[in-house]
Amino acid sequence: YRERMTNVLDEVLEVARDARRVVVLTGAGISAESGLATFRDPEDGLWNRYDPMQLASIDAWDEDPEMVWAWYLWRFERHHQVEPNAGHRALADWEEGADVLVVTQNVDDLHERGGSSDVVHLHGNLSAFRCSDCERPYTDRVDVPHEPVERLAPPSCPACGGLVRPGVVWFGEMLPPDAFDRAVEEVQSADLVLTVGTSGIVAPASLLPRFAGARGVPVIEINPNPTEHSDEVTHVWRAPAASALPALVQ
Ligand code: BJW
Repeated sequence: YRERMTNVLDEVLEVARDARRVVVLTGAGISAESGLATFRDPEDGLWNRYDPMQLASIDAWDEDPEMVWAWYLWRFERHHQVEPNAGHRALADWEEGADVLVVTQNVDDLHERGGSSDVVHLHGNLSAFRCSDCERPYTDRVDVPHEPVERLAPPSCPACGGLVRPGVVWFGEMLPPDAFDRAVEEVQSADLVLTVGTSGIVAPASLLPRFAGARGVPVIEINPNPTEHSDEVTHVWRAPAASALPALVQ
């Protein structure tokens, strides 16, 4: 078994070294070692009684915008408290030797802060606040409470009075079409696709590795746990992102 694993690793390292055009699909797991909770392993605290999958939906917002706003502001605050990790930085370093496009489902800015220059956000950016009615960007300062709270009134849009919402894509909403179209195009024409720290449960992002595979593009999964992608990728590397990615890129 050990020998087989070594061979797999050698192969993975070789594929990665030879690739000129790389697309890396990332999910919450790449930010886990920075201290941000993933969706399906929530951290302790005020919000651990709630299911993120329920909170991250247009239905939750329609029903209880104050609760959804409080959750997002708490996460907004967490984003400012954490730093990119060695996994994010390795992807930026890779740009020295290859064209690297990061396609992330994450709504944090850790890839950008880690130095990646080309990042597509399939599920938006938490801090790109906008009006939920007229869609205008909301650029006023957003007040974050010092203590986490369970409910908080969202600000009103100065133009139309509508409720201000986070700039994310909720269940039941369309992905930004430009972002998804570009991701589809790039995974199909890449030399290598990596999927890192995503459970592969959420569509349509979950289709991207399959699109790559259908064109014969090798796909490497980096994840300590099995995922929905595990059976359809060409290589699996069961390791945390912050140790696997630096080893892959060095
Ligand atoms: C590590 C690690 C370490 C840990 N290193 N790894 C029925 C069937 C099929 C589809 C549907 C259906 N009903 C509805 C749908 C469509 C729906 C969908 O996919 N639902 C599924 C749940 C079934 N999709 C949508 O609604 C999308 N829109 C759409 O389809 O539009 C068309 C349409 C319109 C109208 C009606 C119907 C269709 C939109 C999806 C938007 C998803 N939004 C969220 C929230 C974003 C904002 C926010 O952050 O709050 O995006 S949900 C949440 O899941 C978030 C994430 O980006 C996304 C993916 O999660 P991710 O990143 O994979 O995280 P986890 O937690 O799942 O996994 C973490 C992984 O990391 C694990 O594997 C760990 O092992 C690993 N890990 N530590 C590496 N150190």
